[in-house]
Parts: sequence; structure tokens; C-alpha cells
Amino acid sequence: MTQTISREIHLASRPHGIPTAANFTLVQTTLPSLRDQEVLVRNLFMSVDPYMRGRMNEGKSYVPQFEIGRPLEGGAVGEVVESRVTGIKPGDIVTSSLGWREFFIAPPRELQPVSSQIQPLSVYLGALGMTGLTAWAGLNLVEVKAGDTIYISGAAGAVGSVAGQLAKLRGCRVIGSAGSDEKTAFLRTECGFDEAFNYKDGPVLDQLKHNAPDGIDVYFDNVGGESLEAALAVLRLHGRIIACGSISGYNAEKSLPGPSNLFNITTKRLTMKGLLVFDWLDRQAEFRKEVGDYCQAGKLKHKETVVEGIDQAVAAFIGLFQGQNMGKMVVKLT
Ligand code: NAP
Ligand code: FER
Repeated sequence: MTQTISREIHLASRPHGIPTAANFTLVQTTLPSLRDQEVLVRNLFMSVDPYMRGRMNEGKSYVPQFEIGRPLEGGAVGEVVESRVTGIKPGDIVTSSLGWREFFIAPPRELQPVSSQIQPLSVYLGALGMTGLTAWAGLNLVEVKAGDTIYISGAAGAVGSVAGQLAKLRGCRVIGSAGSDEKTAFLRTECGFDEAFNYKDGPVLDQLKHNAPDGIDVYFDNVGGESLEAALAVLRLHGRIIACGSISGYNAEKSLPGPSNLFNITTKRLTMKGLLVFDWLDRQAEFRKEVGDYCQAGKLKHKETVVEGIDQAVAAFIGLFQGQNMGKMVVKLT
């Protein structure tokens, strides 16, 4: 019986502020032999996501915290190597939440079979995966419709770039912000955004007013902080906010003050709705059909930044907070 040697990334210590390589260890492990009703999977791609930062903190939240000395978890797509389950065979492609490791053994309830026809398989982590579902769910959450002007922060990332393209397909006017000129060019030329600005070029409020002189109907918030405050200022009467993420505060060592102008919610009768992608899993089939069709028809770009090797996964994760990715950040396991 062959034994599988795998490498996996453990949480070594809880980060304070921006995570560093010292918070993680790469550990080699030998997997046990496969037992009845178990499957051995080799991960091909794994996801790194901003929400993982929150799971590295102490204390409870919606998603369980990572434990020190244990492997991290996260979305992954892999290939079945060996199976002792009827109906699952070597070569099958499966998604799971058992990323951050090269190989793993799991029962079938931990695996979701997906078609190998769709390539690259990393698309199951991005446009057709968790971040694509988040983008799609956000637009549905506040009923984004033709004629709306929508502002999206973090627009060149995994969620933002898909949200903007889906909003264009719905007939919206789309404005995005991102952290480099290369990213704003990508938004305009490849994603079809009407306007895009670099939030590092000057105050977000000034740039947003310039790009949306008549105000906005919807704000898709991936960033929080200054962008949220600016959006509150320019939202029109009865405007809506999709509260999706707040990455500007994820590494803050003490809690940050809220927007100084929250009273706009009252005066303009705004609606701000919290979005958690896990609430939308029952609509995954509908989402995959709609967005899968757009991808196949060439109407939706699923841009990725691919980093190679599990030994680069920590750097890829930290890179999310330095804006190193355009589109979905994925790690290809070699
Ligand atoms: P992503 O946008 O692909 O990657 C993160 C990006 O955030 C970076 O590339 C960087 O781009 C930007 N960023 C980092 N630090 C920043 C800062 N201080 N200020 C402004 N921008 C900053 O990540 P994603 O997976 O698509 O996630 C985007 C947001 O959605 C995150 O807030 C995430 O937590 C949230 N999210 C929420 C849910 C949910 O269920 N609610 C699900 C998935 C994701 P720049 O170069 O533009 O700075
Ligand atoms: C995210 C940010 C936050 C995310 C999930 C959460 C899946 C949930 C946090 C919590 O429940 O505390 O990007 O993506």
C-alpha cells in the first residue's frame, strides 16, 4: 500500500495587524491508508481569501476560527486519486473546503463533484465559485436593475470585477475604484466599466463626485472606511448599499471609527444590507447556470492571478492586503 506524503500550511500564531510569514508553518505529513467510504484527493488549485484573516483572530464569529498548530482551511478544487466510495472514481474533479494542503482524505459529504469540462478548473474558486456567487448575490440582495448607477470599491478583485460585469449585463452604469492605474485600465478596457479611478490618486469623495456627478443609486462595498463614507455622501434618495466586505479594516489592531456621515441613511432613506455568501448556497445552481452561460458566451471575463506552489500560498494570502492580485487570487499546486 502506497503512503501519500503531503504538505500543508498550519497557523503558527495569531497575526497582529498585517499577517507575516512567521504566523504560518509549512508542515510535511504522511497520510494514513485509505479506509472504506473515504476518498484521497490531490488539490490542483486552492483559494486565498480576505475573510481568512478574520478566521485567524481569537474569538467567535459566523465562520469558525482557525486553531493554532492545525492546518488552515479554505476553498479548493482537486482531483480524486483513489476512492473507496461507490460513484467516485480516480480522475473525478471535486471542490471542498480542504485547501491549504496538497492532498487530503475525506468522506464524500465533504466533496462536491464538478465537471472537468470547464477550464481552467480554478474558475470554480472564482467566477463560478464563492467570489462569483458573492458578486451575483450582492446584486440580487438589493435588486440592482437597468438604469441604476452603481459604484463598486475593490473593483478589480475577484468579487468586484464580476459584480461590475454582471451589473453592466443588467444595464447599469458602473463606476469602480481600485489601487493602481493598471487595474483601472483593466476595469475600463476588459470589464467594460464606464468609469474607473485609482483611490490612491486623491480623496475618494472628490474622485467619486467627479465620476458620478449626478450621484449613485447603489454602492457595492468591498472596502469600508473612506470609500463607504464617500458613497454615503453621493448616494441618491432611497439608495442602497451592499455591505459585502470591509478589507481596509481587516488588519486594524484596534477598532476603527465608523463613517462620520451615517446620518445620510436617515436623511436620504438609504438601505444598507449585510451580505453573507453562505446564505445563498441554496441558489448556487441558478447562479452557476446564469454566470456559466455568460462565461461560455464570452460575455464575462474571469481574470485570475495565479501563484504557483504551496510554498507561495502564504505570500499570496498576504498579497491580498497589498493589492497584488487582479481578479481572483488562486494558488496552483504543482
Ligand atoms: P479581492 O478584491 O480579490 O482582493 C483583495 C483586494 O482588496 C486587493 O487586491 C486590493 O486591491 C484591495 N485592498 C486591500 N487592502 C485595501 C485597502 N486597505 N483599501 C482598499 N482596498 C484594499 O478579494 P475578494 O475575494 O474579491 O473580496 C473582496 C471583498 O469582498 C473583501 O472585503 C471580502 O472580505 C469580501 N467578501 C465578502 C463575502 C461575504 O460573504 N460577505 C464573500 C467574499 C468576499 P487594490 O489594489 O484595489 O487595493
Ligand atoms: C468575507 C468577510 C467576512 C467572507 C465572510 C465573512 C466568505 C464572514 C465573517 C463572519 O462571519 O464573521 O469576505 O467571505
